[in-house]
Amino acid sequence: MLLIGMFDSPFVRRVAVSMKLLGFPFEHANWSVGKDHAQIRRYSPLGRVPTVVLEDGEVLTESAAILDHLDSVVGPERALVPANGAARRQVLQLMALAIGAAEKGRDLIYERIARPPEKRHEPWEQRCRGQMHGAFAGLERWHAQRPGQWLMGEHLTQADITLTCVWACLRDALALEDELYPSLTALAGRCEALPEFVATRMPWFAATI
Ligand SMILES: N[C@@H](CCC(=O)N[C@@H](CS)C(=O)NCC(=O)O)C(=O)O
Repeated sequence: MLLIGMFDSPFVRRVAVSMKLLGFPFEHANWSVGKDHAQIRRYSPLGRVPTVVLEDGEVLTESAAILDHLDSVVGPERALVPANGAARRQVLQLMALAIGAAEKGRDLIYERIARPPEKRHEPWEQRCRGQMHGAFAGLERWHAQRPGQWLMGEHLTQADITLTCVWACLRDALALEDELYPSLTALAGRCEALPEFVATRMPWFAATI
């Protein structure tokens, strides 16, 4: 498999970490959505990362769709999202909050990188910031009730992976303070110590556009 996109994107990194955890070998095309956009569009008509090229040449784009494929290949026993019931519903909700924070944070970053200062609209940025922090605060409340555990208790799930990738990116890119979310910071620290996270960590936030 070929994974296209840089690991400073939480959407790309959560796919890379999941592939490593589940034992999928892959090549990594470390292409930027800025300078390598034309090359990315040869694979993804949308020009977005992550994009994955499967062994038979089929192309998948959108991290949720790629993760769903990985889970379906390994089967319900090893899948990173539980197969059914309350556990599945809760993991999907936690992922939705984390990925929602990522989208709002990404929009804030793009406001700074892609838009000329005179065209920036502060009320919109404030709204995005408020939504991003709202999602993090919801996750903090959830995990504060489970100290020393993963988000879903004893087993690491896609919710932990997604949240950690999102937190690592936005913490650096938007200078978020660890003290705001002590429980999430502890959880992310536990994940970042795992070899799959170490292998995909960006030493700095590289602007990708
Ligand atoms: N919903 C998408 C979001 C992916 C995304 O926003 N990727 C960014 C990089 S962090 C990107 O490709 N940006 C370029 C663009 O959209 O033009 C997913 O989960 O895969």
